[in-house]
Amino acid sequence: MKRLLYLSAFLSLGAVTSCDDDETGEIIRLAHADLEAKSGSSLTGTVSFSQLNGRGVRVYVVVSGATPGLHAVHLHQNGDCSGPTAMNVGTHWNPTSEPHGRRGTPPFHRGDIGNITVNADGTGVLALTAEDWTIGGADASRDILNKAVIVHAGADDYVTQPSGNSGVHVGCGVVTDDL
Ligand SMILES: [Cu+2]
Ligand SMILES: [Zn+2]
Repeated sequence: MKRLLYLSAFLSLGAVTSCDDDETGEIIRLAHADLEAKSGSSLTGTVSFSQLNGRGVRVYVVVSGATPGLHAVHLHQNGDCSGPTAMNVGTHWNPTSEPHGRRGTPPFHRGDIGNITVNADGTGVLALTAEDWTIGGADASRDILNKAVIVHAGADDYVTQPSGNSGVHVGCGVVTDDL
């Protein structure tokens, strides 16, 4: 039932972004992360991942209860959201040993996602396709399973090392296989 809910969330969001090319691609695997509030925040949310056949992973980040404005979103290396500030997640997932940066403009960490815009009502949506990711698979340097999705208190400046000067962790969730 849970999987069905995520799938329907994905499909309804897909309808909103109907100009995107993922509608012509075959989805071969799904994963998700449920975001829990950290560092005293009220943030909740769900991150949905869809493995496209040979074309990377489509990701939708949906949050509510967040403070308005820009919030950095990254995959951190350890899928461990324990503790009030989720410090066990470690640094940004970086199997290619590159500097922190802006996705799409190399160099950047494999875990760099970008900034989500949160509206005045506390909700926000971020959608993108990461061609360098897989859900599972033989190449561990591309596999997003068991990484931690972190939403930060502030915006990613895409420049400051090693994490974009984006502040504390206000949301955390572990990427979990839907198989
Ligand atoms: Cu981060
Ligand atoms: Zn980074």
